[in-house]
Amino acid sequence: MLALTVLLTSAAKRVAAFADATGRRLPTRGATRLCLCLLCGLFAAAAHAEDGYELWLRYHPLPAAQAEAARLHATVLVAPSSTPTQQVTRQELQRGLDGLLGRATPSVDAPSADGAVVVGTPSSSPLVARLKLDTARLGKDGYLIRSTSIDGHAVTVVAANDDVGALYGSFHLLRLLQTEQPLEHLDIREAPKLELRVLDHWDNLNGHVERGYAGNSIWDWQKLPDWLDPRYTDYARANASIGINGAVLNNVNAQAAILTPLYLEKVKALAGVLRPYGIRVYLSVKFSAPIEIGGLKTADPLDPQVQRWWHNKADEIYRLIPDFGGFLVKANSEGQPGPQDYHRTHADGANMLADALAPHGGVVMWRAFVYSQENNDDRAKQAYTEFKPLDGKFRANVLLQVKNGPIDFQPREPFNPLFGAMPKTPLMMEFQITKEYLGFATHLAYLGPLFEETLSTDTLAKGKGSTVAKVIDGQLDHHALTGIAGVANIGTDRDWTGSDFNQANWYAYGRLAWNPTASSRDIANDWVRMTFSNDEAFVRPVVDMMMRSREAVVDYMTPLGLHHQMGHGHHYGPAPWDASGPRADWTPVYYHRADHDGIGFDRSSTGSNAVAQYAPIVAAQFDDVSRTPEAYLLWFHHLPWSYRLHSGQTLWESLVAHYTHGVDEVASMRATWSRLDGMIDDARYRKEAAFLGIQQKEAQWWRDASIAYFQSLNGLPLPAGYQPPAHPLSYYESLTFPYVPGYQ
Ligand code: GCV
Repeated sequence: MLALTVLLTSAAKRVAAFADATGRRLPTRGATRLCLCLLCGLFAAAAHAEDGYELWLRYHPLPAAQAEAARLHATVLVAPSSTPTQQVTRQELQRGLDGLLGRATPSVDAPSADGAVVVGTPSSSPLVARLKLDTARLGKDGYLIRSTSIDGHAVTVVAANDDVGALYGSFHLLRLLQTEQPLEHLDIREAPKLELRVLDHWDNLNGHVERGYAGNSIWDWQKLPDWLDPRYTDYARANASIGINGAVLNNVNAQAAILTPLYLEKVKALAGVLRPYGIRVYLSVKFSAPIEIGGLKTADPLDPQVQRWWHNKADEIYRLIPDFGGFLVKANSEGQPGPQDYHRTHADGANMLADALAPHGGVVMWRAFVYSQENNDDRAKQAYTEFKPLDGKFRANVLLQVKNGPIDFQPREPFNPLFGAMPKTPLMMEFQITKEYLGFATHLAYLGPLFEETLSTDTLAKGKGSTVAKVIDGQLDHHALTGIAGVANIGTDRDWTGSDFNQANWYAYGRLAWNPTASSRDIANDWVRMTFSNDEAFVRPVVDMMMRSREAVVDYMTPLGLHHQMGHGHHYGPAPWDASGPRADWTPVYYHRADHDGIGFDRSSTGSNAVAQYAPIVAAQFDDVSRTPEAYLLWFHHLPWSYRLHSGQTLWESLVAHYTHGVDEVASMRATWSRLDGMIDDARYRKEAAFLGIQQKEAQWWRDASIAYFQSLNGLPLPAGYQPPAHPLSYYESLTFPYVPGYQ
């Protein structure tokens, strides 16, 4: 209290003196009141601050000792502000430094003492130019952060070739501060390994987000272009801070209306907000748009009128948005129209759009997620069957966007066999950040390990070391055009992603998009420090818990290579018994193939032979049940319940053990979290505690329902020591969920 009074009195005196100096009269009593109001405002803001809105960009004051040390390296800021990107860079640094260091950091033209932060490019900053730093191989987006000196004064320089690189470097410098890293002897050199680092929003024009669990779409189409919600700017800041440079604004199940003048004006307004942050906008387009909004009778890609329509549409878009990124297309998949409606190939369709965009420098991201109910072949094989023969047939500005696994963003899938199989085509990774299959908003499932697992897998396509990361970053097959996409988990919820922990998945995606060989543990470590606390006693257990969380979900939902076992349509909860329509390849029974004798999908050479789509050594491994990693066992093999695993357990025993272990892991995560009570703000602590409670309940439900169902088929007793399901199978089968978010 005494400290507060002293602080208040001294602040009031300063305010009064300042008023005096500027020719205004403000007695000390008035100034005290003013300060009190400001202080109350600050406290009120602080009370509201911890609702997750700030994401990982929390610039709260560092502890005194760290702040004091850091202040020596940020005495003043020397940063240009002529262009919009330079302006937002300077604003961000100002905001970050002021907040973290607990005092205003003056902006000056040149350092006159030690400790300046100098930011810029050789053309925006004469000081940076004078340093003649080696920025040659940094490209447009890369940057250097270096401790050096200018005119005898020690400085920290953030240098790049382009404004956007300086922006990325500035966020990196702030991250060093936020995570309490030493600021001496810095020599950091960063350049992204992938060119297009994109978020795909599955947002419909009515505000609904397909597979969205964090509220509605953040794009307020109704009020655009006139009202620019400040959220758009914070969205751009968050993305720029992790290097994301593209946003597909609308759902791949696209509405043609997005291409009408009414909506293009709105898209233009959003592009204007995102542009200073280095983010280009892209649109998902509906292949039948020439018919739906163009008045044509066909959308045949070889029809000259159709081609002209798309050319004109591209011209119209680029007149409004000169840096427009391009189109994302879902065609001939799950009911979407496409070139095959006219007996043309996917390449014909993609190339027609690519030709329309090429004069403007735009790209087509054509999705490989295709499968058809008319095709009786294993769904897991269909994308490869369709696209492999088209390798080399796409225009230079087409990327094929391939989901990480051959089915659909399951908790675990082997890598998609297209990676490594289409050397003449740039393949773009598609990950799902929103947790459609991993517990929606509430389950803690840190996806960093899932992303890392896929990226680091060796396809063996060109010998050892042909990792998926090297396929998509262009190293393996020498592609200059490279990219990655993540299906966003963002919505209007105050915390953006439906839970604080889901923010980590957005963050990890961005960091891995920048560097696909980064470690998901290191990324989690940074995220926890920036989002919650630098206290080791908090960081260590939370990072550990995050790193185990995805495996826990695999265990309680779909262990040992099982997949697609969720409820029909809405995808909420377990439904392994479901054999209902409208199509077999949307039902769990299609995937587990369980009966009295065994379980699993035989994709070996004696089954669907999906294994043959992999490089020979990988194929041979997956084909041989004794060499198939147990994590993929039932993905590739149909086995008797009595099959013995390497552990000596039977398949049934192991399955029950995995389901149970998954639930135990959640209980252990919950116990860990409960020990951390009091170490972070109450609001976020309590929300995540409640969500872990939901997760435990639902993990138990997954385990019990799955065991009850499989037991009803095999008639086997539970292994000794395992609890029976809480309810009979009929109870689980009777549950219905008419209002699940993210669906319809
Ligand atoms: C956007 C899955 C999802 C669909 C999604 C589709 C896709 O099938 O359930 O909601 O549609 O994938 O990726 O196109």
